[in-house]
Amino acid sequence: MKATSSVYSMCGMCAVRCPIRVEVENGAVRWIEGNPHAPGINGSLCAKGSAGLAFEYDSERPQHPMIRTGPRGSGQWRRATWDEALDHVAGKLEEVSAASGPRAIALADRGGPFTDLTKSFLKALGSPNYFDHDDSCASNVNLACKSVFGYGRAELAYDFTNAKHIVLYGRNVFESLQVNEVNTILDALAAGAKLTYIDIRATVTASKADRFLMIRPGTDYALNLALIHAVLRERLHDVEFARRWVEGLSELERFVTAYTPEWAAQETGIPAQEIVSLAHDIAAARPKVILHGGWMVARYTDSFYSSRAIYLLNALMGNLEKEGGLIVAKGPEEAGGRPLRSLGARIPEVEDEIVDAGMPGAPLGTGHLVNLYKAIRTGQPYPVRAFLAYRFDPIAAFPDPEAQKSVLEKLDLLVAIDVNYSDTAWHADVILPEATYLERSNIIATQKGPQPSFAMRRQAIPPRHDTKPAWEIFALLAERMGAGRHLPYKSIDDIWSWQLEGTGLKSEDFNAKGFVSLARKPILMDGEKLEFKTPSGKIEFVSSMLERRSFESLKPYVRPRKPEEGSFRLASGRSAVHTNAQSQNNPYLNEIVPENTLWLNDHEAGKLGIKSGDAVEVSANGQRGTIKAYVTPFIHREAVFMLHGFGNEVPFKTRSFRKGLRDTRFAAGLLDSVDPVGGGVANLECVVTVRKATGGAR
Ligand SMILES: Nc1nc2c(c(=O)[nH]1)N[C@H]1C(S)=C(S)[C@@H](COP(=O)(O)OP(=O)(O)OC[C@H]3O[C@@H](n4cnc5c(=O)[nH]c(N)nc54)[C@H](O)[C@@H]3O)O[C@H]1N2
Ligand SMILES: Nc1nc2c(c(=O)[nH]1)N[C@H]1C(S)=C(S)[C@@H](COP(=O)(O)OP(=O)(O)OC[C@H]3O[C@@H](n4cnc5c(=O)[nH]c(N)nc54)[C@H](O)[C@@H]3O)O[C@H]1N2
Ligand code: SF4
Ligand SMILES: [Mo]
Repeated sequence: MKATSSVYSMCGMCAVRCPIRVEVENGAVRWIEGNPHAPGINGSLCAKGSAGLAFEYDSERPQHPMIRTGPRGSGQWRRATWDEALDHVAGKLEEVSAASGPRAIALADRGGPFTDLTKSFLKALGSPNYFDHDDSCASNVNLACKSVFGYGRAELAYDFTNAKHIVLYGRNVFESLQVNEVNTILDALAAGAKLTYIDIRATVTASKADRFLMIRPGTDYALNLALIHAVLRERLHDVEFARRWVEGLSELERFVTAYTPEWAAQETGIPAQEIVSLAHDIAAARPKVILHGGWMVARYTDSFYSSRAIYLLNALMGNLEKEGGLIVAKGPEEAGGRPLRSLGARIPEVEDEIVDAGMPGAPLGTGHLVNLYKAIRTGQPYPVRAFLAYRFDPIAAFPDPEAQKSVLEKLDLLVAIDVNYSDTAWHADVILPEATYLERSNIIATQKGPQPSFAMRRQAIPPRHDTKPAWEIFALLAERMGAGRHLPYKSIDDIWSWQLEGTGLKSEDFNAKGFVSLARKPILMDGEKLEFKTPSGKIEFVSSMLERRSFESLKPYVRPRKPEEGSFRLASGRSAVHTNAQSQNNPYLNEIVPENTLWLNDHEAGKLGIKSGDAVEVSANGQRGTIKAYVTPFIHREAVFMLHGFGNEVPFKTRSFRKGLRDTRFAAGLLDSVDPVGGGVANLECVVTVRKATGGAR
């Protein structure tokens, strides 16, 4: 007889973690769909989410713990039991800790809603050295947002559903997607909202926009300064809101005087009247207007300021805590409830400081991975000798893989906890394979937002191989290191009970939908109760956070370097059917997009004698490779573009092995080239030379 059941859980095919319903029949997954109960999802799933089945039943992923037997990266491994592998890792960590203290152990993960586990693990060991991936993702945007409002990027939710005008800077929402965002933006467009899209190339999002502005690479800051100029010149901003909430408006007014739309037209290639007309349009829609803080615009060395200017524009529109604008994300407390209890609640605080605190010349904040690398390389301000990469592949995500490998070579121990043979796993000493998202449960996550909730990822099927969930891996390691009392959990139910203590909820409350909504409708603070988390409690156009560190609040624009003839900025990004560098070997997704191509402007291609489909040679910084050209008028003349994540060098992944070209290797020498204020890596500062290929060399 068939035994069919529905399990409500969370997708794990990318870090968006959409709510899903999994249909299980006799211990096997039969069907995955978006959770029909979840607002903004209504049953939908993206292609990557649907390929979860192919991922689950793929044999080209780690199936048991592995210990390296040859040199790092040689691909020589032996199979180990969990006891052996965990003893090996714990033994090395103990050695490192005995010689240099627990602070010599660092862990980095991808960030997100489950980090209470990894942070508590490190706390249990006594190390302050928790890092995440944000320098390769949203660090600049996040810190820019903080410098204006005191809130980080994710603490300001976009209310797309009610917006009348949405402005996206290189935020390719219909390909670099989140399912609920796609759905809500499409709903808003169907209800008449306008979409302005600004990119160096025409993406799918551009094709859905009312206004597409092709901008010269790296000049969004000029565009934004001119928009601010145009808004203030005609007093199109929300004067009342600014009077009540903004500090430093007159400084901003003086600062933008010279940055006219006519000036910006020269910089950006966007006609002055387009800039003025955009200023009119957003002002007409305010406060129901959203200027997205961006992600990829945050990958030049001045991207902190370009994002910061976007947030200044939002503030001028008076759209904070307004329907159709930017809404402060609420947590359980704002919904009248209690937060989850941290796994680290009773673990003593760590006294040592994180290794990049006070590093000379460091950007804002701490926890920048590039600074961890500096400490590993130099032993300053103190040595870091062991590194655990959990659900994170820095060698693929950060520029210059070879430079990273030489830094990591200095470690006594490199461990990867992954579900794939990532580049970092391939280079590690030990691979601890995690059970897949369908095969494991996670700690409960808090999802802040206008309507906060708690959400659960719940195991749907037993692990198909000799793998374990992260909570168990970390608990077993802590136990072996004499810190078992701090993570004493024997089952996920023990963890859930600990977390839910005091909230009035039980784990069964998640059975029906997979999440528990903590508010019946979006919570909006009324005007006077609005709070900003800056030192002044106001929106800081002149930012105390920046001035305290001697960074400028209003930084003059510097024109980006124009690549020489035949050279281009190398831009990269995503396809709707792949996740960063981790999905290229997925049997289904690989079939749809097996390799990347090089987008090249048609005029430039003509000059170089290149046609679509030709093999072209890309070179930069001592690196060389060939790739097929895609010639198009829809990319700016100064840039070329390729999808990120291809050119895999791990032979175990046979479908994607050496298919396409790896963008990050052309950034040789650029690992330390970060935005000096926001800390984000400056991928787009990589300039490559392109010519028609003559030989077959890769
Ligand atoms: N040149 C260039 N570089 C980029 C980008 C770009 O566009 N161009 N994009 C940047 C951006 S925005 C980001 S976010 C980063 C992304 O890069 P990362 O931060 O490294 O994140 P992911 O690629 O999502 O996943 C990291 C690792 O997690 C593993 N993983 C997936 N699911 C699980 C799981 O359930 N358990 C465990 N233990 N591991 C799992 C994957 O196999 C992968 O090896 O890359 C950045 N780097
Ligand atoms: N399918 C899919 N969806 C994803 C992901 C995935 O891997 N796959 N990853 C998720 C993650 S981790 C993230 S961070 C987001 C990323 O979301 P996005 O930032 O929207 O993603 P990218 O694909 O990197 O797109 C960046 C765009 O910026 C453009 N660009 C480059 N230079 C400039 C410039 O100077 N000015 C402007 N205005 N534009 C420029 C590029 O041409 C590119 O189209 O996507 C998320 N969603
Ligand atoms: S966006 Fe797609 S792959 Fe990512 S979590 Fe949602 S359904 Fe899964
Ligand atoms: Mo990202």
